[in-house]
Amino acid sequence: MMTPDESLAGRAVEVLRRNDSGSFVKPGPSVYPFQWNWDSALVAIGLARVAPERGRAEVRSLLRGQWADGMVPHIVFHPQDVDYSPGPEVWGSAECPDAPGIPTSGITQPPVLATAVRALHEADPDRRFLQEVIPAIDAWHRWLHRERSLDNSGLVAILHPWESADNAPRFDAALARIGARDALSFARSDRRHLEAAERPTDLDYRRYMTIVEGLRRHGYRPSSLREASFAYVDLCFNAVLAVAESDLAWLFSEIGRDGERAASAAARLRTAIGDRWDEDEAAYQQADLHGDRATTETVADLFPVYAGVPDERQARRLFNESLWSPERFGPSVEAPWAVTTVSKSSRNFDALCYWRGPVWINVNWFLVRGLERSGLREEAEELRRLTLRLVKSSGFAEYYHPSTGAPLGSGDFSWSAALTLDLLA
Ligand code: 2M8
Repeated sequence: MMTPDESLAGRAVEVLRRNDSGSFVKPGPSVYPFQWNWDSALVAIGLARVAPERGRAEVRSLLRGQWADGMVPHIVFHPQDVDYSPGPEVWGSAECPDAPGIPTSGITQPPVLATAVRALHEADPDRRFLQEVIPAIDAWHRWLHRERSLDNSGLVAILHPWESADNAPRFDAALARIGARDALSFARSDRRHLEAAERPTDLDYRRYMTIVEGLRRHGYRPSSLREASFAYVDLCFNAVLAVAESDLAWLFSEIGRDGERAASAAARLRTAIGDRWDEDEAAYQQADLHGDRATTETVADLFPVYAGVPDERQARRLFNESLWSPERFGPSVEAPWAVTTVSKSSRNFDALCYWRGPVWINVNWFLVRGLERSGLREEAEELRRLTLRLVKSSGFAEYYHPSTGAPLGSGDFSWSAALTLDLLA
């Protein structure tokens, strides 16, 4: 699809080309061989810069997994002979009347898709494509409000850690209440590829499976909070949805249609997220629907900046006292690579383990875009430059050690390559 060259952009393009299965781009060459929801959307944002037609194919491919009720699932298991567990048999989506013909998981992921479609349209306008995909994205957003408004906060809840940054310590207390099944019915494929210290524990996986089994008993559509053993108002997910609703309203206007539902949903979400500002922490409060409302010292506490929620005073405090603070998420002498996914002053900080401390390119990309949106242009530029330095020196890894910058997790990771293309543009 593109010509390889030795520049950073050229190397990023080459990673995407190698991970291209033909119909979708795998998140990582061996560890993640199926199609993941927010990975595909972030990949499409990068493809918008270099190959918009391929980006549109990526969106179409993800939407092949959409359920009749509107949900776009977190994994689409395109038929292929690959090494990944838990695979389609664990989900049994064929038992569910709304599931599509292709096997999928029964849960969703942060809805970046509308933002990706906007990026594609801005790069290479295609009204027919918009007419095709806007109704599908609108149905997904409506589904999120209908099925996942589980409290009176105005925000939506996730029902499994896999619907966001799964291994993040903000989910620990909620997970600790879940009975762990005795053993897993499958051998973990991640263990065949990665160091155990960089991945969730077996106990975490046994709890993840307990939640899946509980959801499967209810056809993945629990009728009340009581039927969902895990329910969490995650601010990463809600900030992504707020931006996606604004982008969907914009897309509607591009095809001369009324985007009022999406525009007012975006405004409502922003107000509800804004209510969670914590003056003492210079961050926002998450909520475990079976537990507490609390700040969690994970980077999701800062995600409202992505949706432009903080006013100027709050945005400056969030940047100076949290995001860029050397003791918390920002660069320090001992750990010059930022932004960490967990505050360095938290007892849960772990420089090696997935979502529990390392730096992620997608997180930095969300924060760069958020700082720009909040009017902190110089700060956004500083983070953009640091992020590009990291990929230049350590390659397109899944995540990175905050002290050494060493690549961790999967190598040749698609969203790291794709978002590099967007940050370079
Ligand atoms: C990770 O999640 C999968 C399970 O869905 C896994 O650990 O096997 C997460 O980082 C998730 O956010 C991401 O979408 C997925 C693929 O990159 O990997």
